[in-house]
Amino acid sequence: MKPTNRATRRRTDPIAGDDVLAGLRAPRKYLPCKLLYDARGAELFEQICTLDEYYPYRSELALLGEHLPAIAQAVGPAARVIEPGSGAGQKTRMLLSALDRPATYIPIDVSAEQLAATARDLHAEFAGLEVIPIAADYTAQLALPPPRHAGRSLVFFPGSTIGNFEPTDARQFLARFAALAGPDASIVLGADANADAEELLRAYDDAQGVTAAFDLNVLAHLNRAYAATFDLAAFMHRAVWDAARSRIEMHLVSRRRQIVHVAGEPIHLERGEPIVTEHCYKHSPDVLAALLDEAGWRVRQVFADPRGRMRLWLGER
Ligand code: AVJ
Repeated sequence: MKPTNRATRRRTDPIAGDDVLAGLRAPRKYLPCKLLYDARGAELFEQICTLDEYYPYRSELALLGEHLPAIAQAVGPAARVIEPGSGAGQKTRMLLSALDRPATYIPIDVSAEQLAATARDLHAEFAGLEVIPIAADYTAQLALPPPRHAGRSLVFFPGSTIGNFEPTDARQFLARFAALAGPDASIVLGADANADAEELLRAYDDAQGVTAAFDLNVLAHLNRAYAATFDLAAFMHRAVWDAARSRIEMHLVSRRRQIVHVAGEPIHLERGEPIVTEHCYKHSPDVLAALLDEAGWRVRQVFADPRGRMRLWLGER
């Protein structure tokens, strides 16, 4: 089974206990990666984006800075921007500033606090912009309010977050948002295709230990939200590059044989046994183009960074 985004039926909380237990009962233990993004996790991820080693964020900002005028031209006026996993909003601000009088912005995020803050700020910053925040798990089935303006819909999915889905789920996700966004929609997708193991291991296990703290924080989240008894000091962070599958994996490795209780259930861990907390696929451009095509998106333009790692994909239905 897999530590990635997986479509779940809508439940009371974004992440139900049995999803967590299903992962911890699995032969190869894993946790749904959205558990990484509680309030503390979202803060730590913002710190990761400032690190020298974590090039995806900076590379994508530079690509947006350079190519947003062409993208805005292609999308046209009065756009309806739909953003799964809205996060802190710096890239969103760049997009909304570049677009010609965008009409509506629909951020979708599990981190309700961050979502509310981003929505409030963007509403204040962009006069005339209708902001409709949706606090939900964007990997789950969801409905969007009908468009109220004539402009084109634009799905904005930067950050190489598409890499956190298993390929099959990535295709389904892209197809679902194609359907949600409508027949005349466009998409701007950010994806990393790096295959340099050394660079990737540095980017996912930085010298200051911020990524390690981001990863370990998932155990604090489980202790708080699922009455778990994880001792964070009994685990260590590890990044692994699986070249055959073109993916980086984040692992929390048990430092000793131990039993942890989660929602009242005992979970046995051996010394050296990993819990996989995230997969980050680094699809080659061909694979990514095929994913988009199979999901109903025609690639219109691709903008690559000078090192050929991060790319912005502009597509339309
Ligand atoms: C923004 C979710 C795509 O996978 O690169 C950063 C998350 N994980 N460092 C990524 C992440 C470890 C990031 N995503």
